[in-house]
Amino acid sequence: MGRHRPLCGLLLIGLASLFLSACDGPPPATADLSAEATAGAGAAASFTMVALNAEWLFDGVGEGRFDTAPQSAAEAEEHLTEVADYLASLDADYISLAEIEDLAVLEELNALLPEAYHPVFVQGLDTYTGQDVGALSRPVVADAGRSDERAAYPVEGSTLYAVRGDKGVSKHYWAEIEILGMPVTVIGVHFLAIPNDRKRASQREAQATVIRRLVREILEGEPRREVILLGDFNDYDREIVDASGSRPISCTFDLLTDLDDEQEGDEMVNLACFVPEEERYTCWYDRDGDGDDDGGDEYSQLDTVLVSRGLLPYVDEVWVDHSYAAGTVSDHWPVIVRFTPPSD
Ligand SMILES: [Ca+2]
Ligand SMILES: [Ca+2]
Ligand SMILES: [Ca+2]
Ligand SMILES: [Ca+2]
Repeated sequence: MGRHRPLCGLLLIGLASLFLSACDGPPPATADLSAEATAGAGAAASFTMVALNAEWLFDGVGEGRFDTAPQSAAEAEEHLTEVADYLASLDADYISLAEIEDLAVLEELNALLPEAYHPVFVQGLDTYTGQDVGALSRPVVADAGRSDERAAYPVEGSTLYAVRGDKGVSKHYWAEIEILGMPVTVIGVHFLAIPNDRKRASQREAQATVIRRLVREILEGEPRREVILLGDFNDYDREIVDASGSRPISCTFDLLTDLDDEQEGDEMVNLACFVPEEERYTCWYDRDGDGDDDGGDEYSQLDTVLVSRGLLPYVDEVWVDHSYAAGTVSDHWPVIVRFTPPSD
């Protein structure tokens, strides 16, 4: 709290080269963490993680004022089945979801999957849409929670001059699990929508500030835990430019990557850097309203996975799965990450 943070603009220039070195080509294996990870007897050979905005995974009852939500139990059931069939095909170890209604829907989804997961659900505070975030985890979840903190906006160094206020993160959770023998805290988020709306962007910077504090607290804690921060950020990374060249107006990504300006470089790395630029889109927005997926500027990357540096050597593969047509399973496509212990 009250930490000094450099201006967004300054941050970018100095870190570009450091960032590239972290992200250029396949992640290098480092010796210090690999020994620890491979030591766990019976540890799985790899660990797959999915971040998907499931587009109104609701029960179809009481969502009348949101025309993009299912409008009947039958419609909701159809959507749930489609999402379940898709997720079953992935056979992932951890699935983080945005836009779910509640624990009941998450349990219903779980029941449709071939192998039961541990549900992660911490009631959020979005009383307007009723949307929450949650997850299905194969590893046992040691603990889970959320931060009730709020941060003032405009944040220090912001270029957005919004009316002053403060904002919390209505939709997020943290969950403690083990991945390949490593203690990891996963933080799932769904930040305020509409990336380049100035007021919301300013409020999103406050939300990012809350999550930034949370991540720092975890990374600086004892014993050491790694952090995976994932979900629908509803914003763009100015360094890892998406397929349509979207430009952010907010500092959201700067706040969430360079957490500590007294330590050189980014403490968290956006794994989109391992995805080819033309594949960097996770959201279809039917800009011209013709019902067709026209690609181009109808695509943007809003969903993201960031990892702390200790996890980088384990990042084996990162992709955005575009295997289904836009607007079938969801209007978003998931980011998928496979972690594998480094070979030596
Ligand atoms: Ca409902
Ligand atoms: Ca809810
Ligand atoms: Ca730093
Ligand atoms: Ca269109």
